[in-house]
Amino acid sequence: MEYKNPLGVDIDLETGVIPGAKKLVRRLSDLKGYFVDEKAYEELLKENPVVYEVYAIEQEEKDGDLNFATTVLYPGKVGREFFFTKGHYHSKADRAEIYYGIKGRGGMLLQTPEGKAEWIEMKPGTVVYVPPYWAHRTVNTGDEPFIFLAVYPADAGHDYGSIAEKGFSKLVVEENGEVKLVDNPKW
Ligand code: S6P
Ligand code: ZN
Repeated sequence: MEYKNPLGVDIDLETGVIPGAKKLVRRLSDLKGYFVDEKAYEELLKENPVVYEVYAIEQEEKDGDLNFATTVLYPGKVGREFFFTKGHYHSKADRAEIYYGIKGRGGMLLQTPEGKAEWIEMKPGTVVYVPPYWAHRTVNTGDEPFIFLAVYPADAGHDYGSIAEKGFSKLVVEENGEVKLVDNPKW
């Protein structure tokens, strides 16, 4: 039997960086078609800000193993919609996931394939259980980076397809200085 080596890493709780992790950067240009207000999107695209960064420690896609990753989701809005991650189902749709809030304020938008949506607020210390089959997207509703850890099965994979097409059934927007969930006109 070949055993893998255990590993301990210290997440920088201020920046979200995991030393030695694979870094992925998503700019606004990577999120074309995701925000409802296309005019506001085109306007902000001139600056093309970084929307989020992911620091991932991933294993081979094998049943039973675990990946983990931090996400640093920057504050900002496109029109009334707060900055968010793309959002995905897992390719193996029955794979669950755990999130843990590290810094900043935000929440998770979850959705079943039928479009039933749930919103869970997140702050440092919040643990969110993402059950099998639920799509999940995080949203920064604050004015500083929203940083969290995700732990997920190594064979879960990402299925971005249907979210890229139609989004979630709800949008997370600012209305009179408050965070509101409203129906997505594209759904
Ligand atoms: C992976 C986990 C997170 C996200 C990350 C970026 O299963 O849910 O690490 O990958 O927050 O979001 P997205 O939707 O662009 O993959
Ligand atoms: Zn996931």
